[in-house]
Amino acid sequence: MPEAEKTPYYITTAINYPNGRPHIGHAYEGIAADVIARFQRLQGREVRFQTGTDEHGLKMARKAEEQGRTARELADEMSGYFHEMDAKLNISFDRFIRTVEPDHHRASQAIWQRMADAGDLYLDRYEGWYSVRDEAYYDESELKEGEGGEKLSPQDTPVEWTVEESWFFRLSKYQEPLLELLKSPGFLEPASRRNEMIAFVEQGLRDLSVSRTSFDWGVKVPGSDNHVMYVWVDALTNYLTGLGFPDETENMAKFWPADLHLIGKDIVRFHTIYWPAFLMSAKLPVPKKVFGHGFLLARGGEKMSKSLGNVIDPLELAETFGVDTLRYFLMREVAFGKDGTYSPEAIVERSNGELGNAFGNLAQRTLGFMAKNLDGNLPAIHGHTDADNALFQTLDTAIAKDIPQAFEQLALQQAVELWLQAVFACNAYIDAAAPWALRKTDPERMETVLATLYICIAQLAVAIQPVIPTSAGKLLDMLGVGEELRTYEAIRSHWYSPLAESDFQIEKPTPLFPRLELPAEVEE
Ligand code: ME8
Repeated sequence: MPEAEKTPYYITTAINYPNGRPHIGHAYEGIAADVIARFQRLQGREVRFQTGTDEHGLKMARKAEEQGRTARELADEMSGYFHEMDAKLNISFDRFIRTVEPDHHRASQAIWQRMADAGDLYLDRYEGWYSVRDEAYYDESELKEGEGGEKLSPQDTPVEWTVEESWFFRLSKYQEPLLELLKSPGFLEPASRRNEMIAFVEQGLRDLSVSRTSFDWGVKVPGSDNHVMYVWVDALTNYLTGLGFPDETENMAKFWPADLHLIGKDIVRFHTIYWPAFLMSAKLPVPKKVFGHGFLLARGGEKMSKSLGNVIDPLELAETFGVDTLRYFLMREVAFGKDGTYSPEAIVERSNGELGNAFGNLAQRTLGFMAKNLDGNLPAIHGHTDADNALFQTLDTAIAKDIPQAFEQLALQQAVELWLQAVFACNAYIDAAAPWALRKTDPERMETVLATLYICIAQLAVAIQPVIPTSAGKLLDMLGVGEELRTYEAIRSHWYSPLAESDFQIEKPTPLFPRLELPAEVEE
């Protein structure tokens, strides 16, 4: 990446409701964001990555009540599981924010004050429908009828009639600038989500109720002690809190506006309508991009829910199949932006076939042969053939151009596919060049073939680091590729000869991706 483009990069995930333990959908979002963050770091950008938990609101208050404990106790326990999940899945966040933290209350009150100073807040009475599960207000016209005749939100959650005194935000005032923003290329992706939001704004925006008086689990409204902020006002503000807002910090100057809010498709309205409107009111720049990824569905395409008993614990999956395997599977299996399904069979198949047979074996065979037959020395190059140069060309295009471009465009599945194509090209080369057969007949050619493979395997390992950082790192250690070479740029240059001439010795490789079997309970 040219120096001029190496600007700081701020990426965030949604902050999760800790009203229960994390599920695979939460893990999916965290992993995808981590892949992007790691990719941007490899491109030489200074990255800030924030995730965390969204702990206020009626949903948390009700869940705690059901369990006979305080909302804070529930939040403390459950937020811990989210933190643990992130750590186990190797999610490289810079800050894990909890909305109960004092700096977050301060930031939320500051943005509120700015909206008040802009004349955008007024006191009135709210009468309308509210879904506690979605923490969202709905217009009568948006509701559906359930099987028993009850009213349901567009997301199929129950709604309740709510009447209370409330502060309102003049959302209607921002109709035109919001339309302009939604129509601007690149702000909301994938583009398929754009039309729905544009239609919602075009049909006319109503002012938004932004405080509640019927419970007190939230951030206090400045000057209105009996009101707490509507949970989405404080939740969205987390993206600023983490940078030190309202202080004019170095991080604010460097990282705001955010480069990417990565969120799921169900909360696009909050991020592309409410959030930019709050920011416009507070006279702050709006985020550069919001990406609404798809949902991960359980086997058979069912929505995960506690009542169906098909909620998947990501840590159990990571335990059973391995962290990198799970990360690889999720990025490989689901077209980023679309819904996808998970099944243990598919994980096992992808892991054994792609990570194990295609990539792992390539490294294993090559390094194992070198350790055994060359006494661990790196072979010399005795002039490359057309076949070698063709392979270098394929790898170079993948690593210098196609794969980074796909990551940059958030085509994460495509990036992995391109990588896999490059792995296949190496496998085709090894089959055709058959270095083992050359040992007796043409040892010099054998050396050149092995050196060619060595260079390509190192490039493949570097390229896939964002997705499988631990395994790629282990392989690069085995290959003796130093930290300074582990970027898309550095691994292209002539690093092989100095390494071959150094004291570095290849040792018998340890398997990177042990063969997986389906767990017994799945086979039944
Ligand atoms: O919405 N597959 O929290 P949340 C993929 N606190 N992604 C999924 C998913 C699934 N099955 N289920 C949920 C909230 N998600 C708010 C966010 S941000 C200021 C506040 C995604 O715990 C979901 O779309 O319900 C969202 O991006 C994230 O997980 C957290 O969902």
